[in-house]
Amino acid sequence: MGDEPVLKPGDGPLPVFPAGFTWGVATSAYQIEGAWNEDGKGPSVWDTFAHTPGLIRDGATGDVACDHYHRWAADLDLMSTLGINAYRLSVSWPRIMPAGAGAAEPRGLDFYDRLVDGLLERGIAPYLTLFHWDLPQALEDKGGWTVRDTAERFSEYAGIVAQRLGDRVAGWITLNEPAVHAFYGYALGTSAPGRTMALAVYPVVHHLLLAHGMAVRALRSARVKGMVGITNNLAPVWAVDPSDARDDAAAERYAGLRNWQFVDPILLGKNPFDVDQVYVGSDFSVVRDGDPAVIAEPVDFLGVNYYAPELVRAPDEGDPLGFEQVRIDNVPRTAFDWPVVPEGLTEIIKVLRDRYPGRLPPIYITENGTSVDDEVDEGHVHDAFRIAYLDRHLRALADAIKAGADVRGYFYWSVMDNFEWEEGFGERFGLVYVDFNTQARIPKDSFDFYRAIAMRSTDATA
Ligand code: GCO
Repeated sequence: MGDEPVLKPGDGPLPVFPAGFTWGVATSAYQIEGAWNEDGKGPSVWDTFAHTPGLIRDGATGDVACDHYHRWAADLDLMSTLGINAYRLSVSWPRIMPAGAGAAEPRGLDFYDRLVDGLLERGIAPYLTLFHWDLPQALEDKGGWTVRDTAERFSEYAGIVAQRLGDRVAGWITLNEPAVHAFYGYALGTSAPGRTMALAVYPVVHHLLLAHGMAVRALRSARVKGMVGITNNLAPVWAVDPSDARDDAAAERYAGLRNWQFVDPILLGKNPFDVDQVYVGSDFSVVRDGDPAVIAEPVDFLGVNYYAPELVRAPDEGDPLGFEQVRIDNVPRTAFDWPVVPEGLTEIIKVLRDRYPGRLPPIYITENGTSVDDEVDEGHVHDAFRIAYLDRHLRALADAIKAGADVRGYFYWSVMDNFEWEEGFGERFGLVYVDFNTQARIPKDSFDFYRAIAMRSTDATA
């Protein structure tokens, strides 16, 4: 940490949340399961990416991760002491469809069936993300998200999982953060599958959106009992100088790409900007008549992952991207060097309300959390920073609800330390410390803090 301001909790007792509020925690398959090639599971693009030397910090992989595939029952027992009433997990597509198509792998379906029943037995509602970036490598080998067939295969996969689990899942999230997968996985290449399409990436954007809409239809056809939605990482985007038209245009351009590209087509049935002007060099012939209507298939909720606002200014003349990201100074920072601005959570919820009047479904905060350089001290982890982070962000969320926003749940990221993508195991987000040498789990002080909140609010619903 440098000389930035110290993060402190808010004053006085935390506000009480509405009766029936959903309190959860979130994870994803590749980040916690391990068993990367067990019980018939096929490789994902993240297995391939992590096995490529030099791409992951310390040469780490998700081959074992938190070994949750084998330790899931004990992990659910630990979660049941947290007082939560919901758990957001993701299903590993290549565990269900090892080759991305064809017959489902029964051992994969059985794993999630046991997991869902285990949650229900412990009074925890399952929320399932169908795609948290672990695309079957077999589909990437055939073009991945650059081809329409992958969207078709995703719809097929969604239907198979829905048939098996649709009677017990409370909420379905089709895609997690498609913008991150499209832009970092296919445009820039810094995450899996590591393609560098740059602005020619529009077919990936379109096919991810199409996959979402097709999956919504597949889930509805399977008559799933739960709600259906999508999760995006959304943030307020500030202009360095709002009075400078060029900075303001840069902020709007960046917000369109990182926020609205994967919300406007779903809630408004149209793109946030003229894609021909932005995705220069893309093949726009991938868009077929009828696709916008599929993409705009109604959803029951909007999942919002919030971590921090963003600051941009106009780029140098002629820069094709149209924006330059700028560091936000004079705020506390996480161990990941992310700025901490709790009020940004209130702001992005208000921005959503103003952008989609009459079209905004209920909101669930499907991720919010912080990395801390946690250390074990005589069997305890005193993570005061994470407690202050949680305290301040929950106060900011309460402010949005008080202002009239329809927010129905909050999922802390993450229940346990896990594989943080390119950072390997270098960034600890969990309420539970994981010793990756022994797989021991140690609830941190923040675990007790979050439990007191969840238990109080759950009691409020009693
Ligand atoms: C994301 C992903 C999570 C991350 C978490 C911390 O939002 O990037 O959904 O998988 O691990 O956000 O970076």
